[in-house]
Amino acid sequence: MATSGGPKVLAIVLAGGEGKRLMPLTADRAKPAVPFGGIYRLIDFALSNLANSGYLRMVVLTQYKSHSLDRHITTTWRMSTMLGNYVTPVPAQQRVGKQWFAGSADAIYQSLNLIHDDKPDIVVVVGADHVYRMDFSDMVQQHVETGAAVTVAAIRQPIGSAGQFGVIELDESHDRRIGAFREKPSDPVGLADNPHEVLASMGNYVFSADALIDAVTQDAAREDSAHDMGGDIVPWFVEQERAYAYDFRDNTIPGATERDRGYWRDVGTIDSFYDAHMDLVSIHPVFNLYNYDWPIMTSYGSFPPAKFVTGASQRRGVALNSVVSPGCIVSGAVVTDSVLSPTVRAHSFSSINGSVLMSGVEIGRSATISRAILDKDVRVPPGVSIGVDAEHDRARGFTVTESGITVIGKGTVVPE
Ligand code: ADQ
Repeated sequence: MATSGGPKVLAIVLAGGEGKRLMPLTADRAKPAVPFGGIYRLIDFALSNLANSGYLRMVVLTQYKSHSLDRHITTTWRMSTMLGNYVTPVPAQQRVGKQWFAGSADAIYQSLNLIHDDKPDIVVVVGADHVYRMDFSDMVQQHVETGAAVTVAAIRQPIGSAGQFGVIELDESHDRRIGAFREKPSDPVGLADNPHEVLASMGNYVFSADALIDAVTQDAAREDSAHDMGGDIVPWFVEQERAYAYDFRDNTIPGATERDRGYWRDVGTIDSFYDAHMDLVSIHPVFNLYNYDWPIMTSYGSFPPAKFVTGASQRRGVALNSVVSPGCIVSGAVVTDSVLSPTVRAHSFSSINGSVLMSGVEIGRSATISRAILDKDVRVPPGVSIGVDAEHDRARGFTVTESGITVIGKGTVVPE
């Protein structure tokens, strides 16, 4: 945790991502507003990590389809008695020109007035679409000790995923300094001690405030720039030998278990989003939501407790290896390896296996749901199967991923 008397820190949360690869979950909400883990939204992980690190002054830069995101921030974070009025959502302001933000660096450039008003020593810039726990104060401490202009959080990832990340090569002659940084390279080079891995940027940065202001201002004037943090700003500092890497393995979180220490997932695709949910449901979860020493905070309204009842059929309503939110009623249905958001209803003889059901989903009698993601308010009539026959699912207009996960968009009433 940050101690008083340290540098003055302002956090900027980049929450403008479109999340095209998460369609249809991002059809009418920004990626950081996508529900996760039953009761959370993706942005809750970044905001909770900042709050738990002691950094309570946060601005959230929003852009696309930000209505539900703004509402969530306002109800959960801004009005929260714990945090007072610290978390402010800031929509694209078009202060500088008529265009919306071009890229993440442009988003910061257009919001420089916030930094000028706040006068921080350090600006922590984080993405809003990852699932993890991280104490940013440890990274800030390293940043101050090395005298870097920017420090980039780094984690080892399989070389096959290098095309999704900024890839860091350390400068061998200088401890922790970044020698090269390439955004989403198509020809990555493996690490010396493990050719199957690269060192990836986590999209979280610590900047000295003056350096950040200078960099985004100069970048804004460059016509050959995409105005992107990973593609343009970090490489600019690397060239000047002022960029350092922070090894995520050095981060320690109170209450972390042996299994979930170092957990970090980019949930940018349907398959990775699904897999991260499955990480929550096993008996000894790969990611432990029950760590009260580093809570992930959210709010989701007032609902009665979840209830499991014997249906009219006299069949027991049960859930095993599952996460079930308040307001759910499992009546004569069997739920296994699944995550249920508030107010899901599952009726007699239905079975739900390996699935993610968002708020208000209703599963009719004798319906079967397998390896599927059902967005808010989807209604499945009695006797219908989802996720059992991929071709049939596609024919009904549902998205089916390469690994066979069926996704049904918000509010869909599945035909009988
Ligand atoms: P990407 O996630 O592909 O890679 P980007 O699409 O810029 O990069 O998104 C980064 C963050 O900024 C996300 O949280 C997104 O929501 C937000 N964002 C994007 N454009 C924005 C805008 N105009 N306004 C406000 N917010 C915006 C990045 C880095 C890589 C790194 C990966 C880690 O560029 O180097 O490896 O994150 O996942």
